[in-house]
Amino acid sequence: MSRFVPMRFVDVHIEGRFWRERLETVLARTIPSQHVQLAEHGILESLTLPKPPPPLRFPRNEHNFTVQVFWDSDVGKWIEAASYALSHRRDPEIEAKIETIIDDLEKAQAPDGYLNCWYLQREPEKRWTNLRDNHELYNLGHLLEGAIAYFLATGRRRLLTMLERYVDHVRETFGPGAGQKRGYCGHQEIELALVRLYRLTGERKHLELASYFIDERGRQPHYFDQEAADRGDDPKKFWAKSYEYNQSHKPVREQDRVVGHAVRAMYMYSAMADLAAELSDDSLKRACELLWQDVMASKIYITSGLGPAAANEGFTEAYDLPNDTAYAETCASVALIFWAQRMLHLDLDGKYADVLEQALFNGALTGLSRDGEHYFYSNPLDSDGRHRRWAWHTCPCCTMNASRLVASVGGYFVSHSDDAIAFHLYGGIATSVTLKSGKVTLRETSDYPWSGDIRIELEPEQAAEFTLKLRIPGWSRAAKASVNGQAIAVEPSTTNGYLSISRKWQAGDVVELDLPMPPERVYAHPSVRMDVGRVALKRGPLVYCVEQVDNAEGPVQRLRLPRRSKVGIKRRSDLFDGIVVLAAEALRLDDREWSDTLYRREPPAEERVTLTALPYYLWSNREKGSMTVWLAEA
Ligand code: FUB
Ligand code: ZN
Repeated sequence: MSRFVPMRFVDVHIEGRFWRERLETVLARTIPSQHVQLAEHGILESLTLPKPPPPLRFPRNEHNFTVQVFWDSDVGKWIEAASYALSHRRDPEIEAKIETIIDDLEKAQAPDGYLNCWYLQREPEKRWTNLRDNHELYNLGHLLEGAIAYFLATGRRRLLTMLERYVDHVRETFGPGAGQKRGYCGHQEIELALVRLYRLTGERKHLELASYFIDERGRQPHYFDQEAADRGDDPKKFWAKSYEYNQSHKPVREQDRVVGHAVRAMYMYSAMADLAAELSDDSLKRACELLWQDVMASKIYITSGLGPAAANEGFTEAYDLPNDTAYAETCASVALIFWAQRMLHLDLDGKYADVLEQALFNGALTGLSRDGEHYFYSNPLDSDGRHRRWAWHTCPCCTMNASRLVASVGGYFVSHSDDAIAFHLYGGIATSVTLKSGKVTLRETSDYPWSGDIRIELEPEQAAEFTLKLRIPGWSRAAKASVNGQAIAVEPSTTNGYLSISRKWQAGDVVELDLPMPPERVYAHPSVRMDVGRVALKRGPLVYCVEQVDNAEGPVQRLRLPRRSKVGIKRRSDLFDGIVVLAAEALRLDDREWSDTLYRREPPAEERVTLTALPYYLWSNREKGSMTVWLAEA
C-alpha cells in the first residue's frame, strides 16, 4: 500500500452546518476585517517602505526587540487565510487586495531577491545578523505558505515566483560552504514552508534546504553564540536564558523532552515529521514519537492547549497545568494540528487523529469568536470573568492562525493512498479521490459534532476494489457500522483506530456509522495538582465548560458536581444556531451568611441548582462572567 496523503483543501467542499457556519463567518467577516486591521495598524503600509520610516508603533523593549520585525509574517498568513477562503468562493475585492500587497512586495524586493520589509526599510546593513531574535526566515516561511495557497486557489504565480527568488538567495546565504552562514531561524517555520514548496514544485533543492535547517539546529559551536559575538553582544546574556526556548539546545534527533516556546516547538516538530516522511528518516520519526509521548503524557491541557507559561509562551514542567493562568496560545493549538496531521500520515494511527480533532474543536476553535472578528490569544480554562476576547492584538499572530485553519479545515477530513480512502473527521463534506482503480466521489453527511450519526455515499466511476477506512474516535464506545444496511462488526475490523472495509464498491453504496455520544466525566492524573478533586465534562470531541451567563447568581467556581448526578444533554436551538448543552443537578456554595468573615469553622451552606455547560470553544461570546472547565466534584 502506498503512503497516505491528505486531500488538498481546494478539493474538499464543506457542506455540514457546523463547519459551513464557521467558514461563512471567516469568508464574510474575518478575512475582510483582518485586512482592515492590518491597514489600521500600519502593517500594510510597512510593505511600501515609506521614506522616512514612520516612528515605531511598538517601541523596542528592554531586549531591543519589537514585534514589528515579524509584520511580514502577518501579511503572509493573511494571504494564506484569504486564499483558502478564495478556494471556496472567488472574491474580486479580496483578490485585488492581495494583488496590491504583491505589487508592494515586488517593489520592495532587493535585486538579489532578499525580501524582508523590516530590514529593507530600517536596517538594510544588518540583514542576517540576528537570526536568533528577528524572525527573518520565519517571515519568509509565512509569505511562502501564503504564496503557495494563493497559487493553488487562483493559479496566479507572481508572488510565488518572487519568493522562489528569495529562497534561492537564502540557499546561497546558508549552508556549509565557504562564506556561507551555518545558521537557522530562532523561530521555526521556514522548514515546513520549504517542504510545502518542494511538494508543490517537486524541486528537491527545497527539501534539502529544509533538511539543512533542521539538521544544523543545536549543533556546536552554537550558531546563536557565534552570531551574538559577531554582533558585539555577550552570548551568555541571551534574554531567554536558555536555547531550550527555541529548541536549539541540542540537535533535534537528541531531543526527547518538549521544552521552550510552544509555537516554535510545534512548527519544528511538524517539519521534522514532514522530513521523516519525505526522506524516510527513521531517526527523525523516532524523535517525533518520543516528543509526542512526552507532551501527551504530561504537558497538554484537556482542551489541547499547550504551554502553561506566559514567561516563555511555552512549556514548563511535567503536570504543571494551571487553569486560570494557562497561556495555551491559540497558535500553539493550531500548530499542534499541523504536527498531528503529519504524524498521522507517517503511521495512520488514530491516536494522532484524536489529538488533531481535540485541538481543532477545543484549543484552536476557541481562538475565534462567534462573530468572526474577536480573538483569544491565551486560553485559560478558568476565569473570574476578566479574560475577554479582543478585536486585535499588539502581536496578531493568533488571529490569522485561526482564520487560516478554519478556511482550510477541509484539508483535514480525508486522506488517500493508491488503494484506500481514510476518513479522519466527520461533519459534512463532498470530495473526489483518484485511486489506482479510478475516481471515487464521496459525500459524507452528518450533524457532527452534535450527533455521531454519519452517512457516507460512494460513487466510484466504475465498480472498484479498495479499502474505506473510517476513524473510530478514541472517545467513542460501542460504535456501530453498516454497508448498504448490512451491519458489520466494528471491533474486529478496527486497527489503530480505523475501521477498514475492503470490498468491491459500486456507485450508490452507502456506509453508515453510528458513534454514540453520551456525556462523559473526565479526570486528570493526580499529579496535576490544580485538578485534584475536579472533574471535566466532555461529549464526543467537545470539551465543555460552565459559564456564568448560563448559571446565574455567582461565580461558577462555587459550583460542585456530585459524583452521582446524571449528566444529561439538551438541544438548544436558541443558542448559537443550535447547539447541545449539558445539564446536571449540582450544588452551589452560598455566601449569604458570611458578611465580612473571611474564614470560619462552618463550611458554607449549599443549595441545589441545575448546572448548564456549553462547549468550551463558545465561551466569552455573550455577556461577561466567570468560566471554568474543571468543576469541584462533590
Ligand atoms: O514570534 C512570533 C509569534 O508571536 C509567536 O509564534 C507567538 O508565540 C508570538 O510570540
Ligand atoms: Zn499566536
